[in-house]
Amino acid sequence: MNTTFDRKDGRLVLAHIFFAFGALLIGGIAGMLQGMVKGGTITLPANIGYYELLTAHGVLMALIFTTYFIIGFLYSGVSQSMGGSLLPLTKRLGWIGYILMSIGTLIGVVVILLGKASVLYTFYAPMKASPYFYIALALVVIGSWLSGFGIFYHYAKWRKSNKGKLSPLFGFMSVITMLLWQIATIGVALEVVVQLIPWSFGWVDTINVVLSRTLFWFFGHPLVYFWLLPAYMCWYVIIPKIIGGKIFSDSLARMSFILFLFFSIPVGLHHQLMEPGVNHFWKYLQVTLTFMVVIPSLMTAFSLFATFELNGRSKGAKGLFGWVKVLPWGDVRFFAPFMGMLIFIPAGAGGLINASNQMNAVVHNTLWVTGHFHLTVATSVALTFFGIIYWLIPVITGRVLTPRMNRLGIIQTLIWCIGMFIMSGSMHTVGLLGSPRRTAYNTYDDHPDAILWMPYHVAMAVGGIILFIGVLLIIYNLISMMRAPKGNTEYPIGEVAEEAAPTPRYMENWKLWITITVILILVAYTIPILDMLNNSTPGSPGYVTW
Ligand code: HAS
Ligand code: CU
Repeated sequence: MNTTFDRKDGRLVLAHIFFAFGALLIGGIAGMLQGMVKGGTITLPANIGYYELLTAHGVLMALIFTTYFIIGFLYSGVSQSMGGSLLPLTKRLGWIGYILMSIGTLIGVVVILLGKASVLYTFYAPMKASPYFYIALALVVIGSWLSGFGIFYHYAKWRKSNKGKLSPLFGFMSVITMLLWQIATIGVALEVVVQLIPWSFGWVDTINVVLSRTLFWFFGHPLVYFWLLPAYMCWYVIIPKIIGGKIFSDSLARMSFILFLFFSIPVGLHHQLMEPGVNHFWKYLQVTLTFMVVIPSLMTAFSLFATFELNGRSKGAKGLFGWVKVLPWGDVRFFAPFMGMLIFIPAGAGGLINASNQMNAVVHNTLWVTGHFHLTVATSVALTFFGIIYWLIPVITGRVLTPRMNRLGIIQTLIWCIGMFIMSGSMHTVGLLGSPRRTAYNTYDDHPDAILWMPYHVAMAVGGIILFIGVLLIIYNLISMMRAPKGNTEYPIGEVAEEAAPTPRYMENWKLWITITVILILVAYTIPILDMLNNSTPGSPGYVTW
């Protein structure tokens, strides 16, 4: 393993990470303000709309922060674990991708701030944004494709020059993550290019709404696994090293990622259970597949417990919970991702509730769902990403984490957990009381139900303010790490436990995995999409609702 990080690769990784955290800061400001508006504590100046802020928040946090961070992180690990530096073409693709994504992001943010695209991060038709918003999205997607191709190219070359060898786990997982992304984004690319852009330019008058939403969720569900898998990479590959233990099983880890590839795409209809225009059977089938995609998460939980337990025993821990005591609680590189894992238990359980048809009827379009994704992506995933920077930045810049920064990191993690407990807890509860998501401050003519919701909305605002302090602290930590003392920090890549069975060769049979993935997609989507094309309701004109 290299002890110094390739400097040129480091620049590409840092560019992605800084862009990501810039998006987090602006998205965080929008988030805090919109929380305060919804809680009724402030009113915005007349020229800024609530939905404008909500769109900026969703796009910058969910789409921009995540995508930039993930590409940066994956590039760093691919460089480190497959040859010690990126191949020239990979690097070039990475930079071109970065530039395209950044142009797209800038155009998108300007259009949103001009008030021409308050369509939220799901940009549901028939709400109609400026065409430049959709073009901006297309640029982001195309840019990310180039970065994905860079990773595939690097991996293919590595395998060619290392014939007969098993690829490093980090590289394998990066390939699955980007493959999932490439296949999933085909849906949203079709929606944007074939439907939204012509319609928003006025070249066609109407849009097939149910088709556009279905194409969106073809992408929108695997999107959440595109966020989750890099966090799982940290949990599987990095955390064992940080706690001084071993990876429980290489083949289990690979198999769980393969199952994510299979089952995370043909399940998008679980976001449309309450929508008309889709036959029950296809909803039923996709819900069944949704429960299949839970299995690799349960495998991950099992594997993590096994890693912790084996680590505990090797350090002399005894009894059922002895392993807990020997974990490095004072080390932020462990503590932040660990809190992410812990919170993923209730977060994932909420997902199972959402996916159950009858219960979906209770929670759909309420703040419960907003609560669900603030636990999953904004806590489990975000805290893991935060935990990563405490070693990644020192590795890249040739510095060391100081005890003071480590302490600030622990404090940042705690602030995040407290803020999220208050905010997401209130969202879940008030959602069950019927409070709708995606709505500004409104007392509905002082209806008693709506009055009942208000204290929860205020609590959400309080949680949001605490989280904003968390955003400021993570940015402070990021910047101060750039000035940390010089020194050598190792890229923490775990080794597989000696007792683990060897990984079978068929694990890298990409033709087989891609074929199964495509078959599952065709089974789940062909007939419902043909139905939408053949029996479509009259299309809808566009609406500017803000
Ligand atoms: Fe979800 C809506 C179903 C996971 C994100 N989800 C959303 C939306 C987002 C989102 C953003 O079926 C809103 C989209 C919008 O704007 O409309 N979700 C699921 C299911 C899962 C799930 C079944 N979601 C996620 C993840 C996300 C995410 C992950 C982001 C990263 N979700 C839904 C459904 C909807 C939905 C419906 C639509 C709702 C509606 O009506 O609109 C599953 O993948 C969850 C499986 C997870 C587990 C947990 C495993 C636990 C682990 C941790 C182990 C811990 C350890 C530490 C080892 C079963 C791996 C322990 C230590 C100790 C000391 C105890
Ligand atoms: Cu989903």
